Amino acid sequence: MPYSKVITLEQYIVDQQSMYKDAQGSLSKIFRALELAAKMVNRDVRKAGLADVLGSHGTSNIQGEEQKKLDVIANNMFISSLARSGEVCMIISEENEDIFFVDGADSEKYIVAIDPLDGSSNIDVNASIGSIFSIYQRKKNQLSPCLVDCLQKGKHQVAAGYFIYGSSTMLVYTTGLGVNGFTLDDSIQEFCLSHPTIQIPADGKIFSLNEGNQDEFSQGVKDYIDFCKAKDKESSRPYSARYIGSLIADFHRNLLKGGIFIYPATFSAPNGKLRLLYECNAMAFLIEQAGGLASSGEGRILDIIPTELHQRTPLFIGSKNMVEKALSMLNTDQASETLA
Ligand code: P6P
Repeated sequence: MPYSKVITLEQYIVDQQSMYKDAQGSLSKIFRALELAAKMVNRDVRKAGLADVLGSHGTSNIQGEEQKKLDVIANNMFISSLARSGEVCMIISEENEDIFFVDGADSEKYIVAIDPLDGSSNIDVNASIGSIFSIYQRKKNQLSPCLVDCLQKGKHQVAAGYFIYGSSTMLVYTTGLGVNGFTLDDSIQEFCLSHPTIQIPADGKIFSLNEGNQDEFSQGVKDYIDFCKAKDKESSRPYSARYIGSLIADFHRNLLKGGIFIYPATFSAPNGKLRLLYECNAMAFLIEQAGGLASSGEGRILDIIPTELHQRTPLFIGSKNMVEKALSMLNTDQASETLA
C-alpha cells in the first residue's frame, strides 16, 4: 500500500469525530491511552522469551486463576494509561476484584472495562493473545461514580474492541459505525487502517469450542457438534474444528473467515466461563456491528442486565446462520428437557 494511502488510527478517529456534532475529543483521548498501553504490552509480549516477563506472578486473580507476570504488567499499563487520560472515572478489570476509582476524576463521564491480557495461558507457548476493552458513559442520574454506573447492558457501550498480539499486532474496534481493523506498523509505531468495514460471512466452515468438556455439555450442544461433524457436501460439512484456547484469536479468525465460537454452560459451570463485562459484551458489540450474532443460548448478549462485575455467561458467537442453527438445536434440547 503506497504510504500516501496510509490512514493512521489518529487520523481515522479525527475523521470520525467530525461526524459527531458534540464530540469534544474525549473518546479519542481514551483511544490514545489504550493505544499507548497496547504498544507497551506488545513490546513486552514480543520479547517475552528474553525478558523476565514469562511464567507465574505467584498470585491469583478474583477468578482464582493463576496470574502470569504479563497479566499483572499489562493490567498496570492499561490502568495507569487510562487513569492519566483525564476522561475516565472508573476502570473494571479481570485482574482487580473491585472497581478502580481514578483519583480526582469523579466528574469524568467514561467507564472502561478491560481484560488486559486474555488467553494468558498461551503466553509461554507463543500463541496469539490479546487485550479486550469496553467503554461506557456514566448514567446521568448518578451523583458520584459508583457500581450502578458499571452494571449497564452491553447495548449501551459507546465503543468496544480488542488488540491482538499475533503474527502482526492489530486493533479491531467499533463505535457503532461498523468494525475496522488497524495493523501496527513497527517501522513508524502507528496503527494503520488495514481492514476497513469488516463484515463476518453469514455462513462459515469453522466451529470453535473445547470438546474436552463434551461430557458436561447439554444434549443440544452435543447435537450441534454432531451436526458440524456430519458429512454433507451441499452444506460444506464436516466443518473444520479450530480452537486455540484464546478467545481473541479464535474470535478474530472466525470474524474474518466466518465461523462459530461456543463456550457453553456446563454442569460444573452453569454460567459458562467467559465474563460478561470485559469479554462477551465487547465481542458481542463487534460481531453485531459486523453482521453476526451473539447469544447466551437464552437471549442476546447485549441485552443481559449485569448484576455483578465478574459475572459469567455462556457464549454462542459468530456467523449469523451458524449461530441461528446452533440456537435452534438448543431450543429443541430445552423443549425436550421441559417435556421430559
Ligand atoms: P478453556 C483464556 O483463559 C480464556 O479466558 C479465553 O481466552 C479462552 O477462550 C478460554 O478461556 C479457554 O478456556 O476452558 O477452553 O481452556
